[in-house]
Amino acid sequence: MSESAQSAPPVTFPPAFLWGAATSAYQIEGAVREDGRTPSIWDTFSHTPGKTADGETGDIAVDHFHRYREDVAMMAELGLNAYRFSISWPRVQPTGRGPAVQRGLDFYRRLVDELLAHGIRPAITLYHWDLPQELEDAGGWPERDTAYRFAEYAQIVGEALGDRVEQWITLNEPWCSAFLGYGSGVHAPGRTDAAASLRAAHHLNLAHGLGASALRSVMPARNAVTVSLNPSVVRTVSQDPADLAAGQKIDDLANGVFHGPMLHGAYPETLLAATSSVTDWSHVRDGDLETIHQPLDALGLNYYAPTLVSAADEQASGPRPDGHGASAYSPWPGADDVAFHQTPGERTEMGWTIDPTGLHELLMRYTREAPGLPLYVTENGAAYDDKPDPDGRVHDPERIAYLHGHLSAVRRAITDGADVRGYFLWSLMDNFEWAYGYGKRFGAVYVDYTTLERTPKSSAHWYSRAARTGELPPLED
Ligand code: IFM
Repeated sequence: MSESAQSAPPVTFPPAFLWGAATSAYQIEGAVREDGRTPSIWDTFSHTPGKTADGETGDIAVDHFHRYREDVAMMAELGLNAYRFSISWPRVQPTGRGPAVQRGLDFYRRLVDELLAHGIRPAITLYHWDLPQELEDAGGWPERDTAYRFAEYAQIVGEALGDRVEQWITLNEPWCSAFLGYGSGVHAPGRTDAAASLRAAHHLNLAHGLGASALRSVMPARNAVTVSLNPSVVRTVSQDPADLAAGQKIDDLANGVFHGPMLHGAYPETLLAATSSVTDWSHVRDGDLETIHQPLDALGLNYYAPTLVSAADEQASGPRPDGHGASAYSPWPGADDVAFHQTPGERTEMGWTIDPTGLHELLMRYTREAPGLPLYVTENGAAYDDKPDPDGRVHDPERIAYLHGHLSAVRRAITDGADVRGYFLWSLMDNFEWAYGYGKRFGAVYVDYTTLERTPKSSAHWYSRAARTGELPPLED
């Protein structure tokens, strides 16, 4: 450890700060055929040869569906006071329309009751990428009707759980759903159609707006409705006007395309101009922007690494980071004139650069974009190649350093005026990392994929001390 880190003053957090961890349904639940659940687009995609590493699927995942009691007890033992999880849409509404399956909802009722009994505050994400396959067969997110189906689903879940869950997140990372799902095709449903990806983005925005209204129509007013975005912290290799224009384009396609309508009621003019060769945006109907521009109670931000770009005529120094996997198709419609560069510095197992300053920047930016809105870091974390030692302990000092750096950045942002109310570590435990299968371990808790035994890593113990004391423990020697 560096001397300055040793001698630095303690990093302390406000008493009401939420110390949470996050997961999502398809990544941890398994039990994909139980209680009437039908396939989602991720079941179909992961069962399609060549789509995920080693053909891995979420069929069993980490079997949280059957082990949720053990998992909640483990969170309580770690001293977490919040848990963000997602609802599997096809478990609750198998065809994506019509009445709910009560057995599906019952699982989440039991989970929520267990959390509350352990003093852990639940935060529900309604959509973390597992669209019922039947809705994809009907056109998926590029079709407007999917947004209305989402609102119906939101209402069902809001009615069932709104009496006991106060924090609601409509969508997780709609950028990934739209641009990795329908643009580069590295995520389900694996389509590669630039115009469809922009229509998907708009219909996800519309789903957020309709879903937020639906939730509010059935839930107590005290409940908070928000969304988890994964905005890019876009940096340019120089201040050259061509590089700055490239940066603006990626900022629009990563950030403005969602926060524009959600926070300001309009798509950025620069986005409309940059994508005019791909779509005329006639899928945006009168009244949509008002629907999307719902007052939010908070804003969720997911952050992993910054993005470095230049105009395309410069030599890019590394492989183009396409988000979550390589593809011949770009997830950036209309941005063929932008080059992506590897940011300097140490990287995690995903190849993502470790840069806590990006998280500070992001929190300060959204303090300006959404003045007065409480912020939550709804995901942040790192994958490492963790392995148990001969005594069965899992020592992950790199993850501790990552968490220390990023939580310190959150604290600096609070000092600088950002109203950050909580932090959800990604992820509670190792799980199915989408197209990467089980090869990338993001968990604070190690999962042995043969026995499914859970072992808290040293980072979990470190985070536990932070959660219990409200102060970051020192880095390990
Ligand atoms: O595992 C994912 C999660 O589902 C969404 N945000 C990024 C994580 C790491 O890739």
